[in-house]
Amino acid sequence: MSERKIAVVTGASSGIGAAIARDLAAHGYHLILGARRLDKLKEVGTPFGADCRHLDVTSEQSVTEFCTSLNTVSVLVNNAGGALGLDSIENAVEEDWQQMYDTNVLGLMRVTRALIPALEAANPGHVVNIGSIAGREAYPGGAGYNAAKFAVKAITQVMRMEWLGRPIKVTEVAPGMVETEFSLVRFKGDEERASKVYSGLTPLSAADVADAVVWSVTRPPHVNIDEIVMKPLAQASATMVSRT
Ligand code: NDP
Ligand code: 8X3
Repeated sequence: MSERKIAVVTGASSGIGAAIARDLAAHGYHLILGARRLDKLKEVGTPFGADCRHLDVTSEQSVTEFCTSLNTVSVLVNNAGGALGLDSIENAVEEDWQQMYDTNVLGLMRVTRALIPALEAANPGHVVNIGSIAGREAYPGGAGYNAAKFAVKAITQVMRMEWLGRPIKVTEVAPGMVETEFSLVRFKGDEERASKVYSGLTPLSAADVADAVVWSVTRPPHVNIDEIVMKPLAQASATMVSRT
């Protein structure tokens, strides 16, 4: 068994989750990484000796298997998630909404619920939920994703309240525009549409978000960072950006 503190990152096969995993490893943590694409996950985690495990956060059985033998966990980053579509409510695709809720909301609940004893055993444990500015302000076409990320904000607040007096810290990191596979997934593989999201401005990088996560989990034991909202300089809100 490793002497190092253990950190679990869901959705670590790309983007923000991969960057968080690399940064936590550089800060001395032993990483347990989960995602559905095990090949991509191993490309991320093998260089720093991570334990890469298949995980589908929408499946209770997968979550149970993933959490097997995790008895002490210092950091859990609930990162797995994303958006599907940018459709108006009248054109809403029910399966997209179900998938977004199942991943961003129920998935976060499933993994957290399974690991509460291990987080408490770490004394202190720390849960970092990756929210979004989409959980702070709604925008046209965003309703399904907005609802899911507003839920992440609410759940984070309830964790703080329910665990008060127990040794589990809780943080939400809520970024604006970050260039990852996010838009490619949202637009279902349409590369041209995805790249337009980031054209003419400098978005946040996944490493920028990882920096905030690592800062929040490396504060002194008595300090809890409740939330961090971060956006590129060129973005004032979900719908207001400055492009050259
Ligand atoms: P990516 O699409 O690059 O990464 C999403 C990650 O989630 C992948 O590793 C994917 O792995 C994983 N994932 C998706 N579904 C599941 C599932 N059912 N079970 C396990 N893992 C899953 O996007 P980002 O890195 O940008 O997104 C990471 C988080 O950041 C998400 O919660 C997103 O909502 C949030 N966010 C993103 C922003 C952005 O602009 N990019 C801004 C604000 C928040 P795999 O497919 O291998 O399972
Ligand atoms: C991603 C940010 O503004 O595209 O969570 O919803 S946004």
